[in-house]
Amino acid sequence: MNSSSSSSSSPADRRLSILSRHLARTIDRDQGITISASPTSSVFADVLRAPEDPILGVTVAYNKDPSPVKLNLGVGAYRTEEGKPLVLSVVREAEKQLVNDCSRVKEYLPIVGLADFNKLSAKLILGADSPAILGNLVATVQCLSGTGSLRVGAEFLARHYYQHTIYIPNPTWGNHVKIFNLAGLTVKTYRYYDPLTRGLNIQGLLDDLGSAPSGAIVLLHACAHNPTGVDPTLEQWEQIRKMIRSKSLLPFFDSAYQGFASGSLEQDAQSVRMFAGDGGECFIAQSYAKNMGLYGERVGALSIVCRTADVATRVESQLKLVIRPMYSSPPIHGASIVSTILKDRNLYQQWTLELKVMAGRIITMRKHLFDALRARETPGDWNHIIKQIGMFTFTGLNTKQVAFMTREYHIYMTFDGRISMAGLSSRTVPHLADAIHAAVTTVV
Ligand code: KET
Repeated sequence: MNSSSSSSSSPADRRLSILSRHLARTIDRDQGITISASPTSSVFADVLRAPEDPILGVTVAYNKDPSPVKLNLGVGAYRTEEGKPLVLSVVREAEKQLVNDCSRVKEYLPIVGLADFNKLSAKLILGADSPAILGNLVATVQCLSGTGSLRVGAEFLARHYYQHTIYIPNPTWGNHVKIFNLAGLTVKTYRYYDPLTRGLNIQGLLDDLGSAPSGAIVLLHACAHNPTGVDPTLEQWEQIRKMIRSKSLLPFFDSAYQGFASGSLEQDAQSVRMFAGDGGECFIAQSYAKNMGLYGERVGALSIVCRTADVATRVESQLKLVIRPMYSSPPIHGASIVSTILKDRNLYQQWTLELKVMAGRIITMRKHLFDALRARETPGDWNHIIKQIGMFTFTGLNTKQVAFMTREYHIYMTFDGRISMAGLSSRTVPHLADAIHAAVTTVV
């Protein structure tokens, strides 16, 4: 099993290192040795330039490129056929209602966020008839989108859970390692993707979870695994669930794409519901960035399913202690949009239709790209483009091929060969297919 322990040092280590650099300079100065920093130089003179984020940095590079044919397939953000960001009509409608409602104020929300939003979010992921909800076993707090929900969950675990090791899939969304490390958890990986079959390595996954220490936390992508686009089947989910429960591991679901995998909110929640329905504990981090297109509103939720209602209330009380010194309370606008949509039958219905259109357009792009590569007789088996699920295709292109496509074709994507299918349109597919063809035929 791969083990990647913390690459980032603890705050205490970092302070020590800064202090020792400072002392070294002072000693040099006192001894009359030539020093690099003058007394008037910045106290931050030793700060090193940090690298750009591997995903968000792709957009930074894209924005700097003056080419008219440039294409951003880096970040997982939905674009229309015209290549434009989309605000869902249902979101516009909800915002109109909010603006027109003069009884709405801009007071602070409670530390845990908007009560309606929390209830409706738990219902959305767990199902209206969820025994956990009916039994008041769920503590839900509104957080800053998926990332903030993961971060608050991680912080809670670091404070209140005896096991500080979390297993994340290999590969996974790049921010997972940083989020959990920062909270003080030790991050290890379990096998997930098999590059040979371009599918799930279920045996490797089960073996690795089977040899994890009892109680370890396991990060699972609820659906539309990022970056691979490979999800377990329901039978495989059941095998994973049995393994997790038999070893008393603690499942932590990252649900950033509910509705984006299949186009159905219900279907994409099935993995989570299997776990929440078996009586054991589980964590769920939800994001409305993708499925409601609320990227910049930063709206999400953390739900912790507990074994008793009493524990759930105590857990919630401790979540407040995590949140209050972190950002005090969450923002009101995004959560109001979400709860307006979730509690109105018509708006909800409209949302599900718009979600289907988005998921459908991504599936169509998969087909177009696959056909375009076939038409060019591009060497390789490209079936995974139509088999993979969700926003991304894990192309199998290597770092050099990606660099070539960016240099020669102005196509921007992450270095692991992931492309955001949601950033493609019928107009840009031929350009991408030309680039992939050139990359695989000229760059080894
Ligand atoms: N989990 C996963 C699996 C994920 O892909 C993302 C975002 C998030 C959580 C967090 O999303 P938030 O906006 O905090 O709700 N992924 C895309 C954007 C990013 O990297 O921030 C991406 O992979 O492109």
